[in-house]
Amino acid sequence: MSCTTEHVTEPAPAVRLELDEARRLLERFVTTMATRRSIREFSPDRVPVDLVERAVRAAARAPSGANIQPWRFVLVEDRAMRRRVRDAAEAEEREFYANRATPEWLEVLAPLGTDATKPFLTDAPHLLVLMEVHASDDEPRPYYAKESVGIALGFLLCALHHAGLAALTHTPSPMGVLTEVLGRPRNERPFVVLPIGWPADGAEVPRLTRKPLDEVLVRV
Ligand code: IYR
Repeated sequence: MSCTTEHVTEPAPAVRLELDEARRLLERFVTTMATRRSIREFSPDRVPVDLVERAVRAAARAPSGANIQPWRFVLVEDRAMRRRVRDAAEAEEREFYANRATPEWLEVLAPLGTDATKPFLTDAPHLLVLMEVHASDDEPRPYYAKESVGIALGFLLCALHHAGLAALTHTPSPMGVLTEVLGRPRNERPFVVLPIGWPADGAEVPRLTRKPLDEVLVRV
């Protein structure tokens, strides 16, 4: 079958830096990323919504399979809806911690100090639910949907952190019920729930380490 759409090109955005400038920028970025943590205690201070919109604009620049951009960012502003998201998530989490999680899973989670209560879902200044968008009458079939949405999430986390905003990637599972709670079409499947805000004064995080470069980078 022949294609009906064309391959149209434009000049690639040109950024060719001096090596030392590239090194300096990368070092600065590494230092910035080293201070990103999953925050579970948020300040009640207001975060103007344009900051979240700007971060979503950055996230929506992510590459995606066949450029389908199979994502939707659902900003939950309705208080009652947020409460229902929290109730649905906590119901799943209670089941997870009591029955669904294996002993091995609970063992590796223990250092995080998490439990089934998720106050940040109602208390953080913003709640954003990232949806993976599947085919419908209005949307094309995506390719590599999970990978694409995962990359967009990475961009989003970087963008928020770049501006000093904290976010938590919360993934209660199964999350399918959130599609209905949020009044979204059935082809949108929750990928991650993100409370967003400034970290609370005196917020604590678990003391964790990251693997050193020689463990994560192999040369073959
Ligand atoms: N969803 C649960 C458990 C949990 C699972 C993983 I994997 C984490 O990295 C953290 C928590 C919860 O949110 O408590």
